[in-house]
This record gives sequence, C-alpha cells and structure tokens, in this order.
Amino acid sequence: MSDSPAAGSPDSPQEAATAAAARLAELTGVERHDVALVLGSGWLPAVDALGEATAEIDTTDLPGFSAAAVVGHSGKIRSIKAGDKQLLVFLSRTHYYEGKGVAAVVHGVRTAAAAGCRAIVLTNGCGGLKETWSPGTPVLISDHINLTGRSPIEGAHFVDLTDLYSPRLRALCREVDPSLDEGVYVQFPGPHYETPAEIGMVRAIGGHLVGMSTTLEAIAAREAGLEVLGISLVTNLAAGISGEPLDHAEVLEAGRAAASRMGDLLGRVVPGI
Ligand code: 8IG
Repeated sequence: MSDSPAAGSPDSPQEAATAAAARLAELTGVERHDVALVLGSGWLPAVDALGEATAEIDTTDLPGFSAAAVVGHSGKIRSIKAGDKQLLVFLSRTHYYEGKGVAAVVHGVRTAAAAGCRAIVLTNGCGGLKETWSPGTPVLISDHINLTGRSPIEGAHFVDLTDLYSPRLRALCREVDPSLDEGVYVQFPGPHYETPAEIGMVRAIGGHLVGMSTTLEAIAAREAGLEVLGISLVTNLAAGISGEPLDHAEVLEAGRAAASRMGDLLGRVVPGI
C-alpha cells in the first residue's frame, strides 16, 4: 500500500500543504501563523484559555482535509491571537485508524509548517501505565515508540529523531508546573484498545503512555523543521491495570474535569514558545 499521489498527480504532500496554507491565509486573513496546536481527546475544553479567536473555519474548507470522525473532536481550526503570537489551533485530528492513509494523518502538521509555524504542540488523551497517574493527569512526552510500522516520509530521506520532543519546551513546561511528570508515548494503530498482555509488552519495551496518535505527526513535524512539544492527558489507566473495562465516555469526562488545569498549562506555556 502507498499513500503517494497517483502517478501523474501534481500533488506532493508538500504541495498539498502549501495549497491548504494559502487557503488558510485567505479565510483567516492571517498571512503567517507562529505556533500550531493539535487538541486531542479531552483537550477541547482547554481551548478558550489560549486567547481570543480571530477566525474559526471548518477543516473541510481547506484542500486535503476530510471531516472529523470521533465524538469529542470538532472538525474546526481556530486562529487565535495570543500576545505577540498568532496560534493555529486544530480542534480535531485525522487518526491513523480512519484508514485514510498516513499522508492524511500528517496533512495538518505540514499545513501548519507551510503556514509559517516554527513550533507545534501535539496533545492527546491516552492510557497511562503508572498507577500514580490518576485520570486527568497531564504528562510530558519525553520520547516515543511508533508501533504503527509506518512513516509519513517516503523515499531515502533519513530524518534524525534524537530529542524529537524538545528538551527546551519540556523544561519550559516544568517551569510553569514543576509537578509535571514525563514518559515515553507508545502509539498503537487502534482503534481497539490494548489487551492486558500488550500493556505488559509496553512496560517491557520501556513505554509509559499508550495511545492512537501523535508519533506520525511528530515525525512529520521534525521533517518539516518544527520544534515539537508533546503533552498527554492520561484519561484512563492502561488495560488490565485497574481491572475496569475502558470506556470512551470516561475519557471525555476526564478531559472535562481536567480542562481548567490543561487550559492554564497551555495558556502559560505558549507565550514562551
Ligand atoms: I483516551 O488506553 C485513550 N486513548 N491505545 N489506549 C490507547 N489509546 C487510548 C487509550 C488507551 N486511552
């Protein structure tokens, strides 16, 4: 399987992103954005803490995006003025499990880079392996393990992923909130959650957080030259740890309950990016 455009198509992923960024500039009236944020499960209620929206558009108004598929992910993009920075906030993402291909998963990241962004904040809701991480705990992503077996990059382009999750931005977050823990995020393809045996494997390979997003986006962001901050919101203990079944409604509730803390964190970190 290939996510490349059909032979003869003029649309390389970068050309598609440039086209989306041009339309974004028209629709928002903003020539360049500075920092992008992608809000994952449970993060939507935090958006209002970022500042005043100068424009809000549907992702489907831009070329290359399709409608949001998950409850709790609204298919909108906001342009927000926050101090001297113009933020580009994706209120939804395309997940790998939607089957639209890896290029669709990272199109927002490439569009953000084409729109002028120098940094991107990738957030997600995830399962946690440490019992001290109660639902609603934010955790900085220190590194990742990509278990999708896929890459957003095609061809002989060997991108370095050392320090993918910016030590500078992690330190900035800990200045704002010294209680923040960090961990290794493991992306599974989904959409099913893990078995308890798979969580045992995650522990064995050095993972602390499990989810269905973020790693492919982080790789595309690094390829595009963006500085990356990854923050997970632990919304549930990983499978088999608490003895309770996993439930998407619970995930959304944990996000609502943690919204003011997440909004405060993002609102205080973004000015320093
Ligand atoms: I929210 O426990 C959320 N997303 N893979 N496992 C995986 N994804 C998740 C989980 C989880 N919780």
